[in-house]
Amino acid sequence: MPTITAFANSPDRGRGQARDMRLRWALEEVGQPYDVRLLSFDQMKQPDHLALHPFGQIPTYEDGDLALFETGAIVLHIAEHHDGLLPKDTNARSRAIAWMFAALNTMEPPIVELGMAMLLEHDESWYEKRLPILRNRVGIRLGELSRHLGGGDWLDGAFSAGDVLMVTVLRRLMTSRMLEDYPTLASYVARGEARPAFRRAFEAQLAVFTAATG
Ligand code: GTB
Repeated sequence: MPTITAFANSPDRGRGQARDMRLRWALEEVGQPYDVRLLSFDQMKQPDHLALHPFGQIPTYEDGDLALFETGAIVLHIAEHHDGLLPKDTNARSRAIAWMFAALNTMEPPIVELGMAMLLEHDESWYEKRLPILRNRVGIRLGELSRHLGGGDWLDGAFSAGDVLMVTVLRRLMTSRMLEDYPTLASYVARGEARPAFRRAFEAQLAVFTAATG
């Protein structure tokens, strides 16, 4: 049974925005049970954890003699070793992997930049000038993604690991409420969140937060 790591007390207050959610969801989709080792911020920076994750972050994934970090690599590993998250057809499989990269390399950077600014920079004198610039950068990508999705349910035909990553990346826009201007994407995220595997993953991470805070 694989073991993943997650925040003992997630700063997202159980909203399922920390990256362990991506692994939980992928594992639930393929029906693979897993253990979770919860870590405090202090424990994440100790040698035991740094041996697993050179940057002292969550999540990690251990299974037998394999230890992995980076959510993209871990979700790909899960998808490659179980049915259900990558198409069998070689070209469709490569396209699904391209969408995994698109989620993490093209969509997530401006979304994280916006989130970090809203969280950490709101008292700065230049914040009001910077915010629209950051929102505009995200908006360009959301418009492009929305156009691609059009009337489709998922990014490239059947649901895939690309959708696991894309939906979880888009969920990080909750605080900014930017998805409200993109109904196609809001429906796409809602479709992902309605999947039973997502619900199980969400409840599991919420239970950790509830137990930690009483
Ligand atoms: N590229 C790595 C990956 O994809 O696995 C990035 C991993 C990462 O950023 N992990 C974060 C972490 O460990 C937790 S998920 N941070 C602690 C540190 O760097 O010391 C990021 C995250 C944190 C909090 C919220 N939130 O509060 O809403 C959302 C997402």
